[in-house]
Amino acid sequence: MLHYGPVPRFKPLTWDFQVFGATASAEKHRWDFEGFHELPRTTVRGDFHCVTRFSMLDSEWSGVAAGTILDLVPPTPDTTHVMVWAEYGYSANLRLADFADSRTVFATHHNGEPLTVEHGFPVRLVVPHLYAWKGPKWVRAVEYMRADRRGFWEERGYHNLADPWAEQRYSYQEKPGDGPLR
Ligand SMILES: Nc1nc2c(c(=O)[nH]1)N[C@H]1C(S)=C(S)[C@@H](COP(=O)(O)O)O[C@H]1N2
Ligand SMILES: [Mo]
Repeated sequence: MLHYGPVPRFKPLTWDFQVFGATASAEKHRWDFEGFHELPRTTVRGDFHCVTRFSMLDSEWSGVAAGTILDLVPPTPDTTHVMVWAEYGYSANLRLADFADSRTVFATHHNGEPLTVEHGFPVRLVVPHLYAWKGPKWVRAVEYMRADRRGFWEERGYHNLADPWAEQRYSYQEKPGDGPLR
C-alpha cells in the first residue's frame, strides 16, 4: 500500500514541525514552514522498499537530516526511541539509532524537485535502510520517547523494526526484544 486515507491539503499558515516528548530542555520546539526551510540541508541516495514491491529505485532525497534535528533539539540521555507523526495521526516508531543514522532525512525534495503532494509535500521522512512504511509522508512532529511504542502500521501487524535485508515484514516474525508487547 502506498498510503492509508486521503492526501492532506497543505495549509501554509498553520503548518508547523514540532519536536516534543523527552527533550533535554523539557520544552516543545516548533518551526513554521519558513523556519524549517532555513535549516541546514543534506542530500542522500536511497532506494525505497515497500513491503509488497520495490518502489522509487535510484532516488536522491534532499532535506533536513534527522541528526540535525537531534543536534538542534537534543533529547534526554535516556531517550531510546522516537515516534514520527504525520497528518491525520499516521505515525511510525523508530529506534533512536535508526533515526540518528546519517541517511535518515526529512525530505522536501526528490531527484531535485519539490515533493509532489502524493509523495508527502511539504516534508516526508526517508529512512533508506528500513521498509518504506517507516517513512511517514506529510510529517508534522517528532516525539522523543523513553520506551518503545508501536506506530500506525506496527500496531496493525507490521514488523516493529522493518529491516528489509532481514525481511522483517510482519509482527508475527518478531523475536523477543524486537518490539514492545502487544
Ligand atoms: N502519512 C503516511 N505516510 C506513509 C504512509 C501512509 O499511509 N501515511 N504509507 C507508507 C507506506 S506503506 C509506503 S510504501 C510509502 C509510500 O511512499 P510513496 O507513496 O512516496 O511511494 O509511504 C509510507 N508513508
Ligand atoms: Mo508500503
